[in-house]
Amino acid sequence: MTRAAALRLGAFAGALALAFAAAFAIGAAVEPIAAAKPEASMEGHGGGHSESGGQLPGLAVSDAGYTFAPQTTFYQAGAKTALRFTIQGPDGKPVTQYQQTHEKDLHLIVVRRDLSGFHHVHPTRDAGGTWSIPFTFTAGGTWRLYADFKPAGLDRTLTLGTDVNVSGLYIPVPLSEPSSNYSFHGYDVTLAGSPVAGKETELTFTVSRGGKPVTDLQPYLGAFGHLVSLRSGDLAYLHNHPAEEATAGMKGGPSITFGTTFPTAGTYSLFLDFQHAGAVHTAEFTVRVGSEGTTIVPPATVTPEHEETPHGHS
Ligand SMILES: [Cu+2]
Repeated sequence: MTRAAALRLGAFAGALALAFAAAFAIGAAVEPIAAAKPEASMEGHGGGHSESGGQLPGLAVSDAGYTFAPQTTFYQAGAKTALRFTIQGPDGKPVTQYQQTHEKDLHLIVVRRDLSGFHHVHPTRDAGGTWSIPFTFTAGGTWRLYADFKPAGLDRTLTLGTDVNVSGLYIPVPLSEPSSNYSFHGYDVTLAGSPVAGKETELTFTVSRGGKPVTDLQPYLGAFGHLVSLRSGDLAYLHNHPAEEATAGMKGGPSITFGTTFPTAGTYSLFLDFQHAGAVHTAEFTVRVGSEGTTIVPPATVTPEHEETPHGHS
């Protein structure tokens, strides 16, 4: 509202003295909103694989006219259920046409807001555009769902996020301390790199099993590894893949390298999916990224300790 318009509005109230007071009050109330118009050009985040109107992927439930619409946002811990949702298109109808990214029309990431219980799954879609997958939330709390997809006719990938409420016992799990090692089921995965906020850096994961380097990693969804990084605090989402494609019959490992850009300093949870001997595994890391750069050096003595956190795939 212009000052003149505010004045006219004030004058409508009658007295001249009141008019000035009203103009001042309305002006003060209106200016900040007018000033809060979105910037025409926002900086790209440089990482992950989608731009979200200047915002990092995974933070918004709607973007570019598309909306992540879960059938329900209430679940019961421990109960076998189905996650069901649609992606509503700009016409308000469920989207039924997608462009595949990494061999799937849609990737669904499920994680509790304390960053425990990570799942990366692939629901199926019915003819009407409703996605569903059987799912059991292991514990209560607020869980975040991310839908990572590329609708037909859009030239970029979208990652929309929404929260669901799971009733049941909720014991928050603190993030594990930053470590360059993760061990589980006989596998050891080490992480090396020097991430700097806002700059593309190389992260290299090296996989061994029973102390021997793994040299026969299998392609999983077109790559030897899939890396999802979630920023602690707001759960912004970054999804990276190695530069090289992996096709059936190829063997990878022991190292998998990603070019990734952490948009800001902060703490990130990294989830690396890889396939070996017919099974998909997830290695989890906590990384603290500084504005000056962080060097992740594997410790001289490898005594990895970790708590088993629920994770899975389908
Ligand atoms: Cu996926």
